[in-house]
Amino acid sequence: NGRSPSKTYDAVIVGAGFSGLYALHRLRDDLGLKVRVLEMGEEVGGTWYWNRYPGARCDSESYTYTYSFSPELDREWSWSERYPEHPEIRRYLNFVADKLDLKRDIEFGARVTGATFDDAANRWTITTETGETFTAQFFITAVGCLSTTNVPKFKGLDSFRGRWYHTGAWPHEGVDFTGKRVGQIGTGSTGIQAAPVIAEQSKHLTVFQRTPNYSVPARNGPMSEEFKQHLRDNYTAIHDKKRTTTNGHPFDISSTSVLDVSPEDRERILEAAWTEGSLKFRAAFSDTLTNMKANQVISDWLRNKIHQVVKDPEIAERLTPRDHGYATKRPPIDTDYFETYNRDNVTLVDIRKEPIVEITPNGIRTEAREYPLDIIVFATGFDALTGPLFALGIESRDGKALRDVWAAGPQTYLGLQVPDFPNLFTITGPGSPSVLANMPVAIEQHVDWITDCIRHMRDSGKQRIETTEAEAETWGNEVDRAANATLLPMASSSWYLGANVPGKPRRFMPYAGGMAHYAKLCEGIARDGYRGFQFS
Ligand code: NA7
Repeated sequence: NGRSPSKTYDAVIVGAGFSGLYALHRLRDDLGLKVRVLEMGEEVGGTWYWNRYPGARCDSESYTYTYSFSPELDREWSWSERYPEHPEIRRYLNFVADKLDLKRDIEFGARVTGATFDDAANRWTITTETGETFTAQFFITAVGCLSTTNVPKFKGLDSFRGRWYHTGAWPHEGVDFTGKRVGQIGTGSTGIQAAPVIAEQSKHLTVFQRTPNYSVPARNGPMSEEFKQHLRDNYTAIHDKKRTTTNGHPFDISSTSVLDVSPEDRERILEAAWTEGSLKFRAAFSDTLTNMKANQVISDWLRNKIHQVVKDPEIAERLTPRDHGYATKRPPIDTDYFETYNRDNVTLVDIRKEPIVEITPNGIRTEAREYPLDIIVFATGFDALTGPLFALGIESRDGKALRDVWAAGPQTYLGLQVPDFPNLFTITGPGSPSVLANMPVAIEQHVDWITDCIRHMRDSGKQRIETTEAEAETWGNEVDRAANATLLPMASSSWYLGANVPGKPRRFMPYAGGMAHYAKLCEGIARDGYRGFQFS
């Protein structure tokens, strides 16, 4: 058929973000495997290669959003701000890739569209969009959790005469908002970061909000020289700390219930957490996410903050979440989000009251009126966790598409393996705690575990590793149990549940039992001869 012959590897990894880069380093440099990384972007970066929308920055603090395996990397890199903006994260990943000489084993512009398993040879054949094929004993997905964009199918989008963009596939040359009327759909973490910046740059911003959201100030700012020195002196301790906590951040969740303190102490503690900013707000009390009453107290406090910041009481109320508790959906942090609604050039449309009917050549028409627009920004999120895996066209050993196998929801063992997909490892897959944790901590743990597992196979002469449906079912029950021990399943529109994508099965996907606890479980499983996995 004129195609070049398959290229043969020990392992093929898809994705050159945080996980793919680290997996390449461990498998190639520590195990000596022949490894190829296939990356559809034109450079390293993963999520941060695509997410270049205005205001895009990480919600984890920069010094915690790093690899921890190399004191040398820590010494030679320094962050400029409390939270890293997208270009700085790309610079960091480029720095790491260059330092470890990773790029020579990465094929850029290579979009994987198919993967089949040869049951007799115990090898995967991976195909790209251009028809190139690669075979490998191990197939490792490092495709991220939030990389398949969700563009809602509004009637008439094709007829729109202006330009439209999804935040997760932002043009690399940027978008000039000067003098433009912009409509933004979506008020998740992304929309909350983008709106203040777009409002400043555009003539007028209209935000179309379906579910109001809580948000806590990020309090971003330059990193002081003293703090940089503190990091250099303490990086080891900070990394060690991250590995012991529920969320992979270097701070503990308070052990005090919000219900056990006096109103004065409660006010003092919450105000201090608000002033300090960051995701740490969640940790101000022990029971933010485990006790309904406690969550209500904290949610009410945050609702009140919205009313304090937003001057027009009617708009403030429109912005106030009433149907879900704080942090049951992924809690955003922001820079001047609620303040943005005090601007004269910003309009908030509640599309629960006036639903979007269609997109017209001139803008967006709701049940109430048409909003003329030059640009529409979809901050409408992602087909999270499963979407990026389905896009790879992976088939089980008996030829079933992963999408069909998971028709009722994803089933994995530890988020790392899927029954009937031997020698396939899914870094940060559904059923892993990654999206509830500081991502690089989860990634390093997953990759280290997979590396040890492959080393174990090589040492013991095994060709194939797989898990069983029974194991996946048991793990699925554990994922459900862990979620139900929290208030997380209560937010009915959350992407954790798949509820943001029409037709997607509703199942709480991340493991909510805590990052450190999960790591211990994985360690124990490996120690017990990889309990729940079968080798042959
Ligand atoms: P999210 O958190 O999924 O937010 C998407 C937003 O878009 C949210 O406000 C949605 O409203 C809204 N949305 C989605 N579909 C529609 C339709 N059809 N009509 C109107 N509004 C819609 O995605 P983000 O990109 O903000 O954040 C993703 C993660 O990235 C974040 O959690 C961090 O982990 C980093 P809804 O709430 O569903 O009513």
